[in-house]
This record gives sequence, structure tokens and C-alpha cells, in this order.
Amino acid sequence: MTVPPSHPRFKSLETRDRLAAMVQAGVTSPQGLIAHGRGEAFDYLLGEATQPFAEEAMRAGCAALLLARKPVLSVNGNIAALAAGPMARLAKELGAAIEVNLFHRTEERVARIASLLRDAGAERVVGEQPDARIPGIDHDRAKSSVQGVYGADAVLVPLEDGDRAQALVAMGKLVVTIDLNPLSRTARAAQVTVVDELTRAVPRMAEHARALKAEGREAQLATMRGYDNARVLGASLESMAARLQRLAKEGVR
Ligand code: PTJ
Repeated sequence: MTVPPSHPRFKSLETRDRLAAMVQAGVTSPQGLIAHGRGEAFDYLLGEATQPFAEEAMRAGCAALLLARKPVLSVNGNIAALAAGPMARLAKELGAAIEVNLFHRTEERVARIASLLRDAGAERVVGEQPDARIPGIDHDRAKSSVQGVYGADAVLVPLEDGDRAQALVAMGKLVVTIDLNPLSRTARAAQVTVVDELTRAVPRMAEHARALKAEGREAQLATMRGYDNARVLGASLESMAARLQRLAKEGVR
């Protein structure tokens, strides 16, 4: 890392360095860098901060995953690079398994990500020996596991491909995503969309999960009943639009 911590964009530049190193280490796909850049652009529009509509979605997503019989968290190359430890802790809070489920799948990358997750403390990691296919998806990215995403009734699929998110919904699963782009097909297909940055959202979701466990099943059910993803997606767009209008009025310096 050549950028000093005093640089005003230090965190962003440090994250880019980490992703670039993880591409070289064979964990993240080169395409993951492009996906990250798109996310960064939307994070500017959010003000690079977790907004109330994201908190609401995180709480609903955690309630859904706690109420599920078989909750599963899906991890790809970007998530492994940026949030392996927090995903392992979230899985523990939710009693969930983790599946390494890749868009640009290679067996070497699956194995590296699985061992990264285990080193970070994850207890139940599957995906290395896929034994099922997600219907309606061509190519290797359909590969899944009965003990993982395929057999789950609720899934957290952050930074997900739109086709696969739609296929998971079509299988009858409750789909929770984290995606900075509220216009993406995944954001619109999911039943719960957390419009927030991954490294802010995952640790915060672990806190919501802990709180909801203490509140009990009735509170979890009430949280889900009161949740409306279309309203939350609308609020995210309104927040971005309002911020742009405010900046346009005040003058961007
Ligand atoms: O490791 P693989 O092979 O499974 O590939 C993973 C990527 C991410 C490359 C693949 O799933 C992909 O191409 O994803 P998309 O279709 O580009 O979607 C990624 C979405 O995540 C986009 O809508 C981005 O805006 C969003 N995004 C990117 N970085 C972040 C993010 N959302 C939250 N936090 C981020 N850090």
C-alpha cells in the first residue's frame, strides 16, 4: 500500500488495493474489480454511510434468516476478499451455513475461498463438492449444494448476479441481498434488499441478528410482517435523488 492513511480517500484506496491483491491471490475474479467500481459509484450517491432504509432492510433480512429452517449465506470472490471474517460471524449469529457460490467458477478459486472462510472462523462451509444445480441457469454458475443454497429456504446472496437471484426466487426461496445499486435486477428480484456497502452492512447485520434473537420469535415475525421491499427500494432512490438535488443547489466543491 503506497497511499498514506492521511489521504482523504484512504479507506476506498485501501479496499481497492485489497481487491487487487486478492485477484492476484486467485480469490477474486478480475470482473470483481469492475463490479466493485460500479458499487463505489452508487456509494457516492448514498453519501458513503448506512441510511435508515438500509437499517430497516437489515433487520427484516435478519428476521427472515432467523425464522428460516435452513438459512444459508452465499459467498463469492468479492465477499471473500472484503468480509470473510464478518460473514463467518454473521453465519454464527444466524445459525447458518455458508456456500461458496461463484459466477466465474473455477474449482481452484472455490477451494481458496472455502479455506479463507474456515481460517476466518466459519464452521459450516460447503460448495467444494456441488451436488445440485439451480434450475433455469445455464453454465457452471448453476452448481450448488443440497447442504447449501440449493437446500436452503432463506438465503443471503450479497453482490449477486440478477439471473441467479431470480432463479432462487423462482425456487421459492426467500432471498435477501446486499447491493449498492437499487436498480440492479438482483435488488429488484430479492424480497429484502439492503442498499448499503458490504463491509458496513455485514457487521451491522450481526448486531441486528443478536438483538432480534434476544427479542424472540414474535418480534421477528412482526418485523417481517411490517416490511415492504418496494417501499424500501423507493426510499433508497429518493435518498439518492434528494442528495443530488441538495448538492446541485449548494454547489459541488
Ligand atoms: O466471484 P464471482 O465469480 O462469483 O463474481 C462476483 C461478481 C461480483 C463479479 C459477480 O457476481 C458480478 O458480476 O456481479 P454484478 O452483476 O456486477 O453485481 C454486483 C452488484 O454488487 C452490483 O450491483 C454492484 O453495484 C454491487 N456492489 C459492488 N460492490 C459492492 C456492491 N454492493 C455492496 N457492497 C459492495 N462493496
